[in-house]
Amino acid sequence: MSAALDRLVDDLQREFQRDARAPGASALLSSYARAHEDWRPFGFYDAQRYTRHQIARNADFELLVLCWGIGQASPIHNHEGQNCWMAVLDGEIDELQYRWTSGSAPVLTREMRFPRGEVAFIRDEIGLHVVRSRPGTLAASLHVYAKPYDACNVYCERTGDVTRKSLGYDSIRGKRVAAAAGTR
Ligand code: 2CO
Ligand code: FE2
Repeated sequence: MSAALDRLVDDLQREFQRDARAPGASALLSSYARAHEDWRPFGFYDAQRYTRHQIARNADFELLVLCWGIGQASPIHNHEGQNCWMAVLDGEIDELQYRWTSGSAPVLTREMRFPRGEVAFIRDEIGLHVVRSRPGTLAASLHVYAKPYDACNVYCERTGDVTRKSLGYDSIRGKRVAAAAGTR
């Protein structure tokens, strides 16, 4: 059913065991994203917000498919001191990076657009970000978080005030989660 996706999970696991920083993760994600479609049964869209689909999760990393509807975007958020790789599976993804210092509004520092097969990387030292589909279009992306985490900081665009957001799932290994925990 999903041989290529299962192979990707195994390859990532081997890579994280070989080197905890997983220098080969980006190439693995890119090769998968360019060539394969077997993630599609795992990803579905929601009219209200972007959806999060867990493909695999273990002590080292988590692999997720995210589906971005028209006009849907993440808030400005951090990554809990972890590494985050994001490969585009379908459509185009915009990433807006921000710098933030306590007590002030986040400052937009960089805007990038990624087509299918390209891989973005972020961690807190690089900055915060907003992720969205290219305006007016749908997109899907494949994310690795290492290590996994269940909540992150969200930053008010106007004031820079920080709140916590729990990160729920819309499905786990293809099984729909009745009411996605967390708010997005
Ligand atoms: N970090 C967001 C999430 O997991 C998606 S943006 O890409 O890192 O919901
Ligand atoms: Fe993110």
